[in-house]
Amino acid sequence: MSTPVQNAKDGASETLSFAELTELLRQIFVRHGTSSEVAEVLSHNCATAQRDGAHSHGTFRIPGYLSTLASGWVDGHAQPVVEDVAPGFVRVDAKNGFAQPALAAARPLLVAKAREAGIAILAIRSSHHFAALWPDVEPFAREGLVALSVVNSMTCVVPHGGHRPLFGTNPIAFAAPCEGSDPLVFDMATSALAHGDVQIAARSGVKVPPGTGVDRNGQPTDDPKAILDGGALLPFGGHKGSALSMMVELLAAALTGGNFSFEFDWSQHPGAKTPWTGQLIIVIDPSKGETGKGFALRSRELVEQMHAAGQTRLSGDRRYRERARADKEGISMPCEELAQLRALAAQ
Ligand code: NDP
Ligand code: PYC
Repeated sequence: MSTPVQNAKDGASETLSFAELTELLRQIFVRHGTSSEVAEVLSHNCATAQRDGAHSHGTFRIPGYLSTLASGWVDGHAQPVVEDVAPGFVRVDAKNGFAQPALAAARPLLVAKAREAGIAILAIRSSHHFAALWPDVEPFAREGLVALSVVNSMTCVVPHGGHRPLFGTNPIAFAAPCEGSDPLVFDMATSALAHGDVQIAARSGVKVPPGTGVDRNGQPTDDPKAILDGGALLPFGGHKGSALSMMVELLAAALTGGNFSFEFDWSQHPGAKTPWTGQLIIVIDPSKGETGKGFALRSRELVEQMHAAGQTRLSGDRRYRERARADKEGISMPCEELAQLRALAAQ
């Protein structure tokens, strides 16, 4: 049962369990144009992000999902078609549906191939990915596998040295098992800031760090609204982030048969927000490479040395901390947002 409380700083909030939030989101997706199978996958993904404090890809995304479904841009009932193309290669045509149900459909075959061959690739095409990427890779590491995924998004990033946007925000996520702890996971946009975080900054009236983006005249700006209103983002780390973003375009689109970030045209679908692109996932069975202690123990040794070198906060730590807190105390949500979500579920 959820519990209303008064939060002195942010106004009234209410606490839900993970199961309650997932169920609420599932009802919203079903009411707004997805099959029950798709709703199951997307609601779990979205609640997972909210639970872990990944707010740019939690319930913040619901209006974008719904306006996209209403626009007819994405097929909420798509049935992905899985193809077994080679000993280490699985392909999925998401059929203009969401990427996560395509991954779910192909996952058993992908894992079986990775365990058999030592490595397997999943190439998803004609898919819409509107979420955080780490939920796609972390579960593999919990099964003792190493996973790397890339997805391209929508044109909003100027390549290094360029004068107009071309790349998407193109994240890279990696997960590896680690003895005695949660998996080691990182997930990062190759843009200086994720597009979702620019939207959140604009909504909250806060500036973005120098080097995040440019305005419509190509001039550097710290105003998130200027970046969103005809401006563009920059890659992180100059030419290095730009090269990684190029790699993501090649792996997620050229290799899968999906669209590059600049290739789709959603102008005839007002309200469409989800990029219609592709996603690549590489899964490795590290036991095939072991010569001694085993991969997870070697991960532990590396982590201990990182701690000894002074790195106290590893990637993933913040999320795991938020997750532990939510598991204990529930997921705290502003009452106003929850009322909106409940209204959407009832519509
Ligand atoms: P962040 O810059 O917030 O974080 C990137 C990674 O660095 C995370 O693994 C984070 O761990 C880690 N990290 C952050 N701060 C530190 C620190 N001080 N020391 C050590 N590690 C740290 O993420 P982004 O803004 O780049 O991306 C946000 C999300 O947006 C991602 O989930 C991404 O998948 C999503 N996204 C999705 C797109 C799509 O097309 N679907 C497109 C672009 C982005 P931790 O998680 O613990 O904070
Ligand atoms: O935050 O950059 C982003 C993003 C793009 C698509 C989904 N999220």
